[in-house]
Amino acid sequence: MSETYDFLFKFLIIGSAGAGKSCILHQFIENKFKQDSNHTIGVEFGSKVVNVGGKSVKLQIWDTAGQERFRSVTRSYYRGAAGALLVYDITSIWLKFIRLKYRDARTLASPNIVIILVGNKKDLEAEREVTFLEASRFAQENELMFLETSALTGENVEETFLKCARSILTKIESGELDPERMGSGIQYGDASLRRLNRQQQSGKKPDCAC
Ligand SMILES: Nc1nc2c(ncn2[C@@H]2O[C@H](COP(=O)(O)OP(=O)(O)O)[C@@H](O)[C@H]2O)c(=O)[nH]1
Ligand SMILES: [Mg+2]
Repeated sequence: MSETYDFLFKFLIIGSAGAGKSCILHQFIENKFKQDSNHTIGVEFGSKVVNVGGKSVKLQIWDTAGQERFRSVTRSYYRGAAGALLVYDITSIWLKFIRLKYRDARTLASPNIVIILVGNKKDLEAEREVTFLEASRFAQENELMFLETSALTGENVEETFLKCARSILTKIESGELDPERMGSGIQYGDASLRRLNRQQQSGKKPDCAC
């Protein structure tokens, strides 16, 4: 059976090496912790359909998978992304590196990209180096959303993707984001196309809720 969805959003996972990016992707897609984390270089990929505010949204997620070690994540990786998870490890010193990654994302990605700062390994409270407060301050200064997660326990992993998707959807609905603009990282799915067609055939305006 083919999947039907209203929108497709392209997401990226960026951040420091070893922060748990691959594990977050795996936990989100498979609902379990990835034990054998190998460091194969190349982009890993996953997709999942989620329900956001009554709309079904297919998230197509790309993981840098090792490229971040060489600081060579390229413009083409960032191209056409609607959302990004900027991941750091709460048990290691982070700020300089995250600032660099954040700058890369801001210069290489679409200006409309929605970024969520993600402090992973929340389960390792005893080894914490980055306080919730300093990270939320950084998020606030840069107008990022922010959550702490654990790819190990699964805490907040799905919520992170949903929060980012919800923000994109709100921007589409308010007109701030245009899905039809080149490189928006957003596509209409079959479900919205069918709805649009029906509305056009019956002569109603596409945004008419009657
Ligand atoms: N305790 C704990 N360990 C984690 C968590 N997420 C990832 N790890 C571990 O951190 C290491 C790096 O994870 P990985 O996903 O490969 O990081 P990546 O380089 O950012 O893709 C691995 O040994 C994982 O088992 C987490 O939430 N909690
Ligand atoms: Mg990885």
